Amino acid sequence: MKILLINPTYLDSNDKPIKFRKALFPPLNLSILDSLTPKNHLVTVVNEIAEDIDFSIHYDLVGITAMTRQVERAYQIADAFRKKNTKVVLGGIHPSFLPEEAKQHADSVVIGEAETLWEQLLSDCEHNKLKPIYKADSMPDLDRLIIPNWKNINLKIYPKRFWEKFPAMTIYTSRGCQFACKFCSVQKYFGKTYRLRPVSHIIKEIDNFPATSYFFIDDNIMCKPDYSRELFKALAKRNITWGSQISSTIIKYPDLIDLAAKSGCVALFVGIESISKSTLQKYNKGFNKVEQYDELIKQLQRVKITPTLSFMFGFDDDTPEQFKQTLLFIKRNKIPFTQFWILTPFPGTEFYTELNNQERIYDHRWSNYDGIHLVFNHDNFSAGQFYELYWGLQQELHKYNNIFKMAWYSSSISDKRFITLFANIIRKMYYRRNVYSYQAPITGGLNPINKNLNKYW
Ligand code: B12
Ligand code: SF4
Repeated sequence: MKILLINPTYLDSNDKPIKFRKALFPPLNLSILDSLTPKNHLVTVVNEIAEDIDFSIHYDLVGITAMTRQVERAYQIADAFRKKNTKVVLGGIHPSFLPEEAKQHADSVVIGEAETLWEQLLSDCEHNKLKPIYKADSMPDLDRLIIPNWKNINLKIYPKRFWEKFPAMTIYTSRGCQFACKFCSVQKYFGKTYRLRPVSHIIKEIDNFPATSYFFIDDNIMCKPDYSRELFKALAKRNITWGSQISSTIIKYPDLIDLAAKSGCVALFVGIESISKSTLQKYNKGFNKVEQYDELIKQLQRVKITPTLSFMFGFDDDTPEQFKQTLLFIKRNKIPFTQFWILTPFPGTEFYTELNNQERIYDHRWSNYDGIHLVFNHDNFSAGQFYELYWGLQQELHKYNNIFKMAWYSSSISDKRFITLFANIIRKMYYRRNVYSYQAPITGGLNPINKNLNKYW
């Protein structure tokens, strides 16, 4: 069969697809599906964020992945192919949580992880026996060695450092998270288990591809300290640099921070979310200890790992004062890189159920579930007030004097101070352009080509 696998882009407020000059990371899910596909099939992969889909080519099967933000574009693509009698299968986090909705646009919906289902689905498709829903009885065993296939993926559309041949390649060590934050989809999707791949498989995967830079997409790469120690020791023997995501609880294991740095870790995203203890408690994130944040940042910077701290706004107890205090916290700790997301009730989460029951969700347009739209009624703010404070904070941090200060601080931890300073200024200037156009500093694509960059509220 001729199979097309698509990572769809996003829709703008006029329901037109947004195109970017570059996409951020190569799509690991599609490279895994490709690798699982028997070799008698012909696979094409399109990352629509920075590539075009050729609707004039005939395919026997089109597979589309979708996070909530992408799903309305996924439905447009699915509808277009189905009009030409092409079979369409939808998968990924949004179709998995709302299969009945997705089913209206697809011949089949895959619920959850595809490792144990994909080959059967392909065989059913060949015999014209596709089932409406595919759902595995249990979570796949990560002991099975599956090396992603990157051969059908155009790696030129991803940013890379000029001295490297390949972009930062996506890879994973674990699935799931030991925590269950109220607003997060991860535990609801991957279950209460935290599954790990054998370290030897990860090393095989790295040895199998000549990239020198990696992004581990794990939600929390250091959940199991003993495993992490084994992993980092093995990675240290490879000449790579890498980044990933962690929770603040890493502060309990200073040796892990050292080992991570020695193994090539240069950047870590930390889900700080809030500097309010009571908010963290209310949203099941009490394991974040506000009083340890300063120390955590120091520990990471000590070993030259650049932390990016991620915050959320829109919690029930948030007030204008919370925005002010967060700004002071960032300036006091000289945190060079930050992300600010608006709390979003993603389908499947406890937070979604709660807000839905309270009838507080007023915006049901999935394309607005991008982390920069307020989609529910907040008791303490009108939407207008909220956006003023939200963008005001980001714009303040991207004033020229703050850009230079933050870039200077972050370069001070680097061995190549002036190159880092220059690179950080360029990066910050890019973010500045975005936040002054009311866009997230960083999203799935870089440099939008056709987007109307105006205030959207
Ligand atoms: C990497 C990542 C990104 C990357 C995506 C890069 C890329 N090209 O892949 C970037 C940085 C761009 C990103 C951005 C955002 N992300 Co994100 N991201 C992730 C993360 C950490 C890993 C995803 C991943 O690659 N997993 C590895 C692959 C192998 O797993 P998978 O995609 O689930 O695929 C498996 C199955 O789902 C299934 N499957 C998937 N697709 C398909 C398709 C078919 C046809 C089939 C058969 C099967 C199938 O089979 C695969 C193998 O088992 C997840 C968390 C998570 N653990 O999933 C969050 C997550 C997906 N992101 C999330 C969010 C909210 C965002 C943001 C909106 C930011 C925010 N904080 O608000 C932004 C903006 C969105 C955007 N695209 O611009 C949420 C999604 C919630 C939702 N319902 O949509 C998640 C779940 C995080 C969370 N804590 O809740 N993200
Ligand atoms: S720690 Fe992160 S990945 Fe884990 S449940 Fe909380 S938000 Fe989700």
